[in-house]
Amino acid sequence: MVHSQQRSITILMLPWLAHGHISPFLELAKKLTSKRNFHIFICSTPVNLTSIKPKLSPKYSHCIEFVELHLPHEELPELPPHYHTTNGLPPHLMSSLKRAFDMSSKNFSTILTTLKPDLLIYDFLQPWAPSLASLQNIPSVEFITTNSALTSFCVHHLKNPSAKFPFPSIYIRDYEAQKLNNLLESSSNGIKDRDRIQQCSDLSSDIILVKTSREIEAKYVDYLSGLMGKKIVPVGPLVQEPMDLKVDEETWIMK
Ligand SMILES: *[C@@H]1O[C@H](CO)[C@@H](O)[C@H](O)[C@H]1NC(C)=O
Ligand SMILES: CC(=O)N[C@H]1CO[C@H](CO)[C@@H](O)[C@@H]1O
Repeated sequence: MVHSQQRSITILMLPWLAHGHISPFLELAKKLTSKRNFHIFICSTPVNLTSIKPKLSPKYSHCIEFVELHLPHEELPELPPHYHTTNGLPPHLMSSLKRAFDMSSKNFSTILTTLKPDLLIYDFLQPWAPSLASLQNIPSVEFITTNSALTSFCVHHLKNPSAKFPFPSIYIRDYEAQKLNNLLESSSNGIKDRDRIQQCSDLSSDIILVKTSREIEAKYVDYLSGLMGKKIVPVGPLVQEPMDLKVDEETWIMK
């Protein structure tokens, strides 16, 4: 029998292990599958998936699936499986979680090999994910789950620490700048967060998806695009009700 039906495009998503990241990835998955013939796999740790699975309406069960990513536990006894999430994680274990996430890259590579997705959509702290995808000739795109005002402010601070942010309505005080700096300079597994962030945006193929809309944040979107040297594609605010896709938001996937 000849298959006349179009094969669906398979997308693998790897959000950072935090509720504020997994939720927008899931909302993006819903939005994409409601408009097109996509099959989406969302990859995360079992502790996160257990609580997210029951929240997905059965109408998505044919097009959104979950894939478990196992983090090492013997090597990191301080991080039992219920701590494989930022939710309820004692702050002093945050760098262990990032390290465990990095260490799971081999397991993630196996998932890539098994699923052979057409596209990987990944988050801002795991440059190994797009690198592994690229080794298997799988294109990948970063999805930034914070708004463009905040993201452009941070990236500006990373790239031009001595220059003033061009939009004076957004500013932080000196002690806050110090805090932001400490965050960006903090390192886990020998890699500073600022380098993780930079590498993740550098490795994104041509475009970067951002959880925002031009209607709300056009000037920050444009500024961020210049800072990162990539086209920014706003995917909408992704509030938990499905919203209409705008043509502009859809074009990236049709290229
Ligand atoms: C890879 O996954 C297995 C379970 O499938 C787990 O036992 C192991 O600790 C994981 N390894 C790493 C390095 O994350
Ligand atoms: C235990 C735990 O942290 N569960 C969280 C994992 O992520 C989902 C989705 O973001 C949350 O709803 C859970 O609370």
